[in-house]
Amino acid sequence: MDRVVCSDSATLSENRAAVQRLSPITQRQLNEFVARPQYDPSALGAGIVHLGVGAFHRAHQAVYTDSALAIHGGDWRIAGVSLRSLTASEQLNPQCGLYAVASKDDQSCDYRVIGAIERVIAAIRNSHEAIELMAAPQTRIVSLTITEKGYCRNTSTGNLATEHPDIVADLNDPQSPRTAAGCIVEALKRRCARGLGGFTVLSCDNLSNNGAAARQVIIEYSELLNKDLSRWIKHNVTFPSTMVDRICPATTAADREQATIVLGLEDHGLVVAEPFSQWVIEDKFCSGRPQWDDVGAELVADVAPYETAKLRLLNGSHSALAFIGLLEGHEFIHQVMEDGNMASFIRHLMQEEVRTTLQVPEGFDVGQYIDSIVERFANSTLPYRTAQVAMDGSQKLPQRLLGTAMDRLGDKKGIDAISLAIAAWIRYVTVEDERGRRNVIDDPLKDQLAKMPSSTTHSAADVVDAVLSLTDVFEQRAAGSAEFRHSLTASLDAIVCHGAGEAVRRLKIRSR
Ligand code: CS2
Repeated sequence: MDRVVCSDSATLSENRAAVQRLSPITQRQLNEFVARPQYDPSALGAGIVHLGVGAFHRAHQAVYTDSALAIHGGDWRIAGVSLRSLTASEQLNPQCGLYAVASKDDQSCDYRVIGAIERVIAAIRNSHEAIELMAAPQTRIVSLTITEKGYCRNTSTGNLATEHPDIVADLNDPQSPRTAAGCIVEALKRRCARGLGGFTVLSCDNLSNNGAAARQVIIEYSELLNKDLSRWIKHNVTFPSTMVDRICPATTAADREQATIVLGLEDHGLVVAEPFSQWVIEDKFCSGRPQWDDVGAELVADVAPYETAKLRLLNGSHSALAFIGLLEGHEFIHQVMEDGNMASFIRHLMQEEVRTTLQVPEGFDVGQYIDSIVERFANSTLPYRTAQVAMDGSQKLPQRLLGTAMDRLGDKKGIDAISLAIAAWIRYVTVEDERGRRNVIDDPLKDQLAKMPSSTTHSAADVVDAVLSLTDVFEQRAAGSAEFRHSLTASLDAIVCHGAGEAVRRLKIRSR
């Protein structure tokens, strides 16, 4: 791909009136150094329906698919479905699915236009069209980036949250579902009735064993509707697990302005990402797949070791940086990394605590992986808001931090760093300002979190006791562990007494 060094010196406002929007017709006006599809997207059909067409999907799976289509062709374009908002359809449909990915670090800034997305159906308006598309013979894969909370499950057990209001609504009216599980099961029911085969459900979310996690909620939901259908799904649908990795913060107005200068066109679907990208996929597709393995994805028999390493090392420390960073008043992850103590802490967390819990695949160099994570977090050309990473903490904690803590305690090893990270979350959701107001929490459990005792007025022990009773987050093993409780209480106490930054400084860290 050609490289271009971004410059914001151009006078965008002077040219604003003349700038057109990216589309198949205007794309020939793209600046010549901008990479674009090396095939005719309109000549290829869609074989994938993807739920959740946000920044991550556009910068990850859609890019791999675009590369595979350029080499092999095939009816493997992606029809997007958004379950929650109209944004993706408004951004992409007027552009016939075209959009650019800007890959940025301090060395380079590359723009590439992607043609893999055919269109986006806003299921929030019309779930029937989306379900019919999933039920159509040409659909062979239904993939998902619906975030942790989109699975509507109890995070600590992985079981379907049968009391979740959206699940209750879908079970009452299964033909007009609003959840991913509801849409998939209704589509599979129609396929079964029409004598068609199943499709592969491909989860691309940051969950442990994401394939099994998707299977669990879909099978449980279908069992509640119809046992025969559930049996049919077990025999006709596969649920491969995947490890997905690419840092893509939310696109900002400044990103869009810069892109307009570079592209020569306005792009409402733009996403920004780091140059790094990794995709490891369990090769278990019941109805074919694009040749993603020819364009950088690794197709393997067992994803679990890659997935656990990525969730615990990268996502675990990302969340730690976010919780501690927020308490320290930092807006962006790279700013937290600029504090030498925090950078040492994160390295220590990964190197000394997480690493001992991992069984990595042969040839996987953990030391190098940790170095690259530290470097990626420090990427200041891609500001990532601490609040964005901290959001939905209750859904992220188990697979990112709690598993490590439980494994370490099981091995009679210390958890000082991991416990400080979890305590930072507890502090963030329970601290009060001088007027008794709490932080605004973006989390599906926000109502339950609001009822937790305040860590400003209650003892650390009381707060930890109350938080550990959240059975949606803390499995029995964690809630019932005296050592875990003790360690969390000591960490929370340190944060309350000294502040999160000072609590980090007081830890005995090897690699300072
Ligand atoms: C982040 C992830 O927002 C978050 O929770 O930790 O989105 C992270 O950037 C990706 O998993 C990186 O692959």
